[in-house]
Amino acid sequence: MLSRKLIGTVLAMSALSIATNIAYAKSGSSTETAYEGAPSGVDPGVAKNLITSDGPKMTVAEFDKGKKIFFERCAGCHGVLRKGATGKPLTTDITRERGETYLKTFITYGSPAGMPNWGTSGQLTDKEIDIMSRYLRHEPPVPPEWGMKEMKASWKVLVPVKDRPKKKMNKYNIDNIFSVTLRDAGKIALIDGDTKKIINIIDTGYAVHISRMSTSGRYLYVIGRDAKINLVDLWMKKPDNVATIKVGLEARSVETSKYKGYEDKLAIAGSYWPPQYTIMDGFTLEPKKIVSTRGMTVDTNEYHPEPRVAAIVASHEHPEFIVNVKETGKVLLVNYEDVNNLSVTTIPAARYLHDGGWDSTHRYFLTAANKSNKIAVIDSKERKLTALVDVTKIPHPGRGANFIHPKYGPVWATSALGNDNITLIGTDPEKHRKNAWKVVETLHGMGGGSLFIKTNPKSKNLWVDAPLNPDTKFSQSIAVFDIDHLDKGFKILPIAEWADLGKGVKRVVQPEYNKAGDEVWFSVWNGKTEESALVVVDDKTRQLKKVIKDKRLITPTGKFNVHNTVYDIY
Ligand code: DHE
Repeated sequence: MLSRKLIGTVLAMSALSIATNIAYAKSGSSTETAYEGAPSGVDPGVAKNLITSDGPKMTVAEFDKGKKIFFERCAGCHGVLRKGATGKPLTTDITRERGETYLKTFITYGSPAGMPNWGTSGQLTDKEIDIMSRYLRHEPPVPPEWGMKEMKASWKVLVPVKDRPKKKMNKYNIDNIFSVTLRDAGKIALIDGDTKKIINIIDTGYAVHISRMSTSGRYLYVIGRDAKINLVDLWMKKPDNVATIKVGLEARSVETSKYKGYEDKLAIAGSYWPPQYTIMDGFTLEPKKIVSTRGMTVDTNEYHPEPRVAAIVASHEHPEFIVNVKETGKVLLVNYEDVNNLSVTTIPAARYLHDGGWDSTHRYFLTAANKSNKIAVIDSKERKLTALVDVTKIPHPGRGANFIHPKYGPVWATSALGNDNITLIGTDPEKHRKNAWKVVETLHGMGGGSLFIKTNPKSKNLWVDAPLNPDTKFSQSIAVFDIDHLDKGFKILPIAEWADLGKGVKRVVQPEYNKAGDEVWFSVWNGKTEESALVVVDDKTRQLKKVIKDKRLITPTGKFNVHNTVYDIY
């Protein structure tokens, strides 16, 4: 039973939550929760029910319903095992103590910390909230593990290496091909950057996420949220899949070996579930080694059963992959010289590591610890943490943007989900020592809800999106700064309007340059049944150059230019 005092506190907090949720929607915090709380790739059906007599009464049907809702709406923030990530832990020691009224109130009204108001927003019914309040007081169902046996069973080499082309069999300028994520179609579009024509639409994993390139520029690796990897050979007459594998039940990252002597040879994928990374043969995706990331957190030294693998980059200084482990807040330098006797350097950073990219010299990896509001700087040469730089609410750099600041020298920039700040961090410890690893300037963009920022060594423009901003004036546009005159502020280009689409959310997301660095491509990301487009802007004039429309371009989001992805240019 809840004490009167506790009920009083809960109700007072609920009233506060309603007011604050409105304020947070305006400031972008609940959009951030919606972003991180996307459906898990794990099929709830595969996780065994754990209805125990210690929890409240539930039928199997109710438990199944609760499990489905949890995996679709809650696991992204709270973790599949409810140990907590960007959302609070919801283990039974906590939920049973909080009890029914407390849980129902929080699910209904949300919280100022970013929990959505599932009830008052109409997204969950009273019946569903009642089920969730009981479901959360039973032990979390654990999805199955995914080891070598399951991986090998899922692994398919569609075109063996010996049957692949010995030379390039097409006339495409491969360096300027774009791999475009068609998120809700579970496909990618390969687009010829020169002609802007679609080369092929290729089936990939569910809610496909990112693409990365092998060092030679021949092989493209695509990962879906369902942890399916597709290997595409760009030398084929019509580039297509040559191998696939499933490295788990849910994943976000894939990368390839880039160190001299190891070009194209290995690939790595990080999984959300099970929490592990897998090293594979780069030409066939044959799994070679699986390593669990379960372990102790960086700060409290507490065991975490579900530390998800976020961004991975390939070191240019050593034969190593640099692996962000989200919930433990550690960066792993995985040396692949001897895959059987793997040596791993563990660098303590901060929770919860998410995305990041290189500085312009490709020695320092700058990565966002998004709930600590820090950028961790990893020296890939010396294999150590160089700095933890304090930034403002929820940095989200994608891979970030590198340019020469007229006053402070080389900087790396990130925008943010939680506010309009664009933070510039000095990256040159040799010639600009006093600026290195310090915030040298904070610019202000269109608003919060920004996910990606981009420039190019050949450009004077810095592009900043805001696809999750609640105001469509911003979410459907792009802000562009002149790097030589940052003090003059930004101009807004109405990218979605230029695309001239029908109705829909039309979020403008992720700028990406072509190989020459004279065009910037934007996705206009609409609903699954609505028309989307890609908009190409001339970098010099900032004028519209081309709108690419095709009924097959369903929900385009990320775009990965071959040359820029091979050479880590951003
Ligand atoms: Fe992403 C990169 C995880 C939602 C588009 N996203 C990444 C990376 C991670 C990640 C770990 C870094 C990969 C790397 O570099 O190795 N993304 C997640 C999530 O966990 C999250 C928050 C929620 C989810 O359930 O997936 C999430 N991401 C999204 C989206 O909703 C976006 C905007 C649209 C989409 O396609 O799903 C989106 N994420 C992207 C893109 C990149 C990315 C375009 C690569 C950016 C780059 O320039 O490299």
